[in-house]
Amino acid sequence: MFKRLFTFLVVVSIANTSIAQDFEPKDYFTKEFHANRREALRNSMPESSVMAVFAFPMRNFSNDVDYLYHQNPDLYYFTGYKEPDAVLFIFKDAQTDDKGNTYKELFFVQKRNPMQESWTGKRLGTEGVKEKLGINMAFNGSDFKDFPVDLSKFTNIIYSLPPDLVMAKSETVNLAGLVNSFLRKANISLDQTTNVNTARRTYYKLTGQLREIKTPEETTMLRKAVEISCQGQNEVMKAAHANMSEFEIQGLHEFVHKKYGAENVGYGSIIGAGENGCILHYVTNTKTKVGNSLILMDVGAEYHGYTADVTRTIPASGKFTADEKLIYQIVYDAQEAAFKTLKDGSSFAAASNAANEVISEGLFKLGIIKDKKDYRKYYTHGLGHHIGLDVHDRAATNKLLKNMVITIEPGIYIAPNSDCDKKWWGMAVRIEDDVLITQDGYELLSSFAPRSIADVEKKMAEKSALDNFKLPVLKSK
Ligand SMILES: [Mn+2]
Repeated sequence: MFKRLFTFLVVVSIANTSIAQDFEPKDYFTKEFHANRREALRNSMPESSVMAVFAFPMRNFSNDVDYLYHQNPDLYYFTGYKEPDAVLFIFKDAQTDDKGNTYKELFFVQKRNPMQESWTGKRLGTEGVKEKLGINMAFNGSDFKDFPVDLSKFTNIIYSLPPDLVMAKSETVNLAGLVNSFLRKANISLDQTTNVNTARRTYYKLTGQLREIKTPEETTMLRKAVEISCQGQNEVMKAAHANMSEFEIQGLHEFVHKKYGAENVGYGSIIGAGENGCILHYVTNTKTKVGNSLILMDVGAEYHGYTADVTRTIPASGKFTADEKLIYQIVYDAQEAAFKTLKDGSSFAAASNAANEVISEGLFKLGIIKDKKDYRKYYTHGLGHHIGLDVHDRAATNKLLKNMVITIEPGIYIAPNSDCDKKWWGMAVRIEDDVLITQDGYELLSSFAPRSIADVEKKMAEKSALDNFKLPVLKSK
């Protein structure tokens, strides 16, 4: 990492560099996809309305280093733009500017800056946005402050302010500046919390209605993210052994994701060996040896913005013990029971009831609970959720409809010192799969990684390329 102190030494402009063959991914969404999403939104907007979609803020990691930037999924959905400091306006009706031109959207984006770009990466700028993203009414963020548009005249101003935004005192072109100019042009005071909350509810409703039903293009993207995640699970199943660390297993998953071109993970990877699996969002992954316990691995590749969410629980030794099999089979059967309820028009409630019954009955039969109602002691979370651009994707209805993509993820977690025979203590099993709801049922998108006891053990018996991968012992203490 170079220090910015040396910025003055670098007088290289990468702004106009043209490369014959760029080897960049060719399977991003088309500009038509995003235009179509904006049009679908416009059709669902109320009369006399404008919607503002802000970029997410950058977040600081340390000193002059920021976290890897992640765009607001809504802005990505409507534009394909991946840079910070931007705001998109979508108007219900065509607007006319003072020259008599009409427009239905305005997009204010990061200004080109060759010096900055030589440090932090290429920017599309207004020309790039017009050419690559097909949004013709693109302007520099610095133009928004004095841009002749009166947002206060609309009956419905729909927006959700960026999360965790640090508002700068001075008027600038960064995100805080765009928010300030927006509030002024729309005549909104943040003290009117009822109005702010109403605007956000409408924003979530409209974006949720669109995003909960996946287009064919989105399903293609999700299929890829899910298959990649499954291949990560498969490689770990082949390579796993008792001396591996949780970190190492995380690294193997994420290496496989990147090998297939997935840019990121959709959430912090959860690798919980033994009792660590009982911590639902365990992401520290610090255990240096997984030992001969179960390893719960909840890991999702993010491919071009779309994230999978797949969990497999495997025995580090390659073979489940008799007791582990008993717990695992209950979770598996609960998942199967939930799957059977799925089809267009079904509900999470029906799927949950089916899974709950299997878990309750199973724990009761093993004597882990004395009263069937107590199954919630060992299964403390919901059955599933939508996935998409967010791992917990936004939805507007409780119904499960054709072309929704959801997870089904029952689990049993028996923490040490639980009120049951101690032979069960420290056992945690979750099986999580991603399914596409179809007219008459569902399609299991995550069928690429084994789920049943026999299939997991079979996969684990396969050879791994890592069996012969040896790094030198470190010289440092
Ligand atoms: Mn999940």
